[in-house]
Amino acid sequence: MKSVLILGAAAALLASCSSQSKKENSSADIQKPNVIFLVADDIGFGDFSCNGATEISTPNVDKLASQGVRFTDAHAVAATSTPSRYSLFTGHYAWRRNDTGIAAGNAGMVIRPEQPTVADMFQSCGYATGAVGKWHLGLANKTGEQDWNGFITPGPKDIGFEYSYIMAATGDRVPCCWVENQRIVNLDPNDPIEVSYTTPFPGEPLGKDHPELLTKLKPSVNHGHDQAIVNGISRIGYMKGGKQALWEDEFIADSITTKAVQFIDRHKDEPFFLYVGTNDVHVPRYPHPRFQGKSGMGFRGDALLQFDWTVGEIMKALEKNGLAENTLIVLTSDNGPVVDDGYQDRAVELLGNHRPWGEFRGGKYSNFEAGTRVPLIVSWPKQVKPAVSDALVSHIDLYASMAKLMGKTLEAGAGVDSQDYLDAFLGKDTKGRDYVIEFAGALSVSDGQWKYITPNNKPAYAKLTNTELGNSPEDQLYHLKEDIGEKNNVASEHPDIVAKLKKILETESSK
Ligand code: NG6
Ligand code: CA
Repeated sequence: MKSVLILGAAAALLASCSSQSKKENSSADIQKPNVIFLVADDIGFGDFSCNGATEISTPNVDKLASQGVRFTDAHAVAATSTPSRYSLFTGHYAWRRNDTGIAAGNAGMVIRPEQPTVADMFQSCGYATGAVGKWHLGLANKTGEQDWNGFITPGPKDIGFEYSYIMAATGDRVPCCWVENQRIVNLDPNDPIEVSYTTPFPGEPLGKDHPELLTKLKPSVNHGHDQAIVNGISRIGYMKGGKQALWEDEFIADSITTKAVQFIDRHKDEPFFLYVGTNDVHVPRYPHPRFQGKSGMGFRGDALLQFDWTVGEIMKALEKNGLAENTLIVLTSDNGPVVDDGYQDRAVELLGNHRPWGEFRGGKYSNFEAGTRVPLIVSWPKQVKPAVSDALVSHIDLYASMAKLMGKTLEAGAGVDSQDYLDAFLGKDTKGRDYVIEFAGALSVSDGQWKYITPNNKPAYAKLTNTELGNSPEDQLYHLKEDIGEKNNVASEHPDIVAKLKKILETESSK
């Protein structure tokens, strides 16, 4: 249990965070909560039983939803990880920059040290801050400049995360090792790590030449993922050395969960902000044996159960420390779902009647709704009444809304695209935004009723992942309220609505 004295001190510190806190908060003496952003990877709206899944059960996520606000119209900014997380942390639309696409494992840090983030904001309010799990936002100044065998800088600490335990990019990209406080964990100095995304290392076997070494998973045909082999799985990129530091895929969720729980334990007596990016259910999916075979849906379903377990462990850690009541958890996903994203894990064959995308069209990579309409649950037992909310909300606003919660006004240039929708996130405002902007190679905008997708000449369909990408050379307009599956393009029947939504995008993109 937190001691009253310590809480009092923290509250005093927080109140000094901004002179406006008293005025802005309806009850000035609210003890500022701990905040956890729990960001899943590639989990779709329809993947949780609280969102309607019937073929799989996610009891811990459901419990969180039953004690918080479960959103039905929440959006990530982009349909892939790097731009989605970039926007969530910075409150700046990733599509304003041309260098925020899916980052390689040796990419330079996408969020620059001078750029303010939601973590900086919490830190300036006296919060302990931590990032655990999937990073995928680059490290060091430029591509290839990481000192993998020393101190990797700049890194999370330069953008507000005092503590970090991260994978540099994704499970399917080298280097396949944990980086704690910007140093590789368990690295043997006599076996240094080398990483390249252009040139194989002589003598290191590659997946494409040595299928017999792929003992855990084989890549899907034509999906790449056939370069460096780490622990019986071939990946994207080349690496050499660091044998002792390599992760084993079946322990990734355990490592992330353990480090998240340890962070909570360490900081139980002071306010904290913790970002947890799970690897579940991104590829390669290779859950711990205690989950393997448990969903009947193959490793994708098993990884969903593993994700649910992580959620449960975090909730237990909060309970154990007496923090459950006053911790605000935002549970969401970086982008929509994909079934085959590059490995032969039988996700397609075993999917059965499960619909990871719910009733939405498309999926990860798509301009259609399933690309960016993500699960979102906000739980804060002390302040939030359980509800289901149809408010239109976006990750872009978490930064400004969390600042509002702290009674803090964003400094000039910080989170310029982020607006305060705290009341919507807390379930008090049931309307939310006037519109959300989404990006999946093209810009689209939804006002909750109507959805407009900008014409472009990109492919309409991605065969490898079986994704309808939502690209078309024509204007596309869907009446979401009547046609949630985006089946009927009604642009030609409603030129006025097309013009109105186009104008929003023009105005926003010229800012
Ligand atoms: C794609 C990968 C996919 C996944 C994705 C990033 C191929 C053919 N596909 O390029 O497997 O890694 O990048 O996913 O290489 S994300 O969720 O991290 O954005
Ligand atoms: Ca993702």
